[in-house]
This record gives sequence, structure tokens and C-alpha cells, in this order.
Amino acid sequence: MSTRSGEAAKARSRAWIGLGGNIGDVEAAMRAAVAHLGGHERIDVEAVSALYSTPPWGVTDQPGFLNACTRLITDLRPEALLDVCLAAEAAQDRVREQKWGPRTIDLDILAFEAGSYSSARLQVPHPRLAERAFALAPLADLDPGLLVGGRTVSQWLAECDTSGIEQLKSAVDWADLD
Ligand code: A4P
Ligand code: MG
Repeated sequence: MSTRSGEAAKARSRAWIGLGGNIGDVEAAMRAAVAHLGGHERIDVEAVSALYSTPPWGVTDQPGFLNACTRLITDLRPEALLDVCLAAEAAQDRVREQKWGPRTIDLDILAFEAGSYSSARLQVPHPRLAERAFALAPLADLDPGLLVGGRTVSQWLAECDTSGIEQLKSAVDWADLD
């Protein structure tokens, strides 16, 4: 069996990260966040969705958002992946002021191929994914047939209100995957 630093090699799993923001140059912040993830030695970025403009969900009295999604493959466990996501947010000067409020960049772990996970600081799949068209639309771009909570992403999306959601740019037009 191959080993890494004396440990048994860990299984790699796909993971889907939702990206969103509504303060400053969000497109640049998302590109930087994807580069941050892809720069991690134990993460490979496989794909990036199109870029969407979405109306604010939850707290509606705030500017519209940009949203996208990226698919990774990693041997990091979910909590370690969350730490990388939080570091990517911090690198883009993320400030936490109001729940569901304005932010430069937000990275949520939407789903993990290896299964569900729950702890005090992390729930995967993301507990509100099924009701959020802003997260499901970019996720459906990448993997419409992905099963989450017994239904496919495209089935969940078909039940959501998608009014006001617009595809702004294709993946190649905004993401720099080289
Ligand atoms: N946490 C638990 N599960 C997860 C998960 N699966 N992925 C914990 C990431 N984090 C998870 O998140 C608070 C804590 O949630 C994390 O530190 C982690 O321990 P946060 O990002 O600091 O707080 P938040 O973002 O204000 O709250 P929450 O509930 O994560 O909000 P969301 O889900 O991020 O929603 N409207 C549009 N159109 N587009 C958006 O992107 N985003 C939000 C925020 C509201 N409305 C939006 C959008
Ligand atoms: Mg969040």
C-alpha cells in the first residue's frame, strides 16, 4: 500500500463548494478563492460552474449576489476542508457581521461525495441547500444528477423559485483554471 508521511493513504473524495458574495469585486474574490483552493497540495480543482447573478436570499434588504460553484477532489476530511475554505475567505478580507448579511466572499461546503457529516461546526450536505436556488443553479451546472438527500440536484432546483437568477458568464469567461 502506498503511504504519505508514514500514514496510510486516505481515500480521495469529490466535494462541491458554493461561492457567493455581494461586496466589492466579487468575481475577482471568487477567482482568488478558487486559486486558493487549487493551490492547496491536497486539493485538485476539477471544474468551475458558470457565474450567476442572484437576488439576495434570507436577508433581502441588501445588494444582489454573484454565485458560482466549484468541484474539488481531495483526501482532506470535511473539517479540514472547512478550515481551508475559511482561510480562503479570510484571505479575501471576509468580515462576519450579520448572519446572511453582506459579504465579500462566502465558501460553503455544499456536498461531499464520501457521505454526510455532522459536528458542532459543520453539516454536510449543507442543511439549507435544497431551498436555495442560488446554490443549486451553479451546482446543477456541474452535476445535475448528483444525489443529495434522496433527490438529484436538478430535481431540487425544479422545486425552487429561480426568478431573478441569471447566468452572467460561462466558466471559461470568468474562472482562470490554468
Ligand atoms: N457551517 C456549517 N455547515 C457548513 C457548511 N456545509 N459549509 C458553519 C460551510 N460552513 C458551514 O458560516 C457560519 C459557520 O457555518 C461556519 O463558520 C461553519 O462553522 P458563515 O459563513 O460565517 O455565516 P453565514 O454565511 O452568515 O451563515 P450561513 O448560515 O452559513 O449563511 P449562508 O448559508 O452562507 O448564506 N443570497 C444569495 N443570492 N446568494 C448567497 O450566496 N448567501 C447567504 C449566506 C445569504 N443569502 C444569499 C447568499
Ligand atoms: Mg456561509
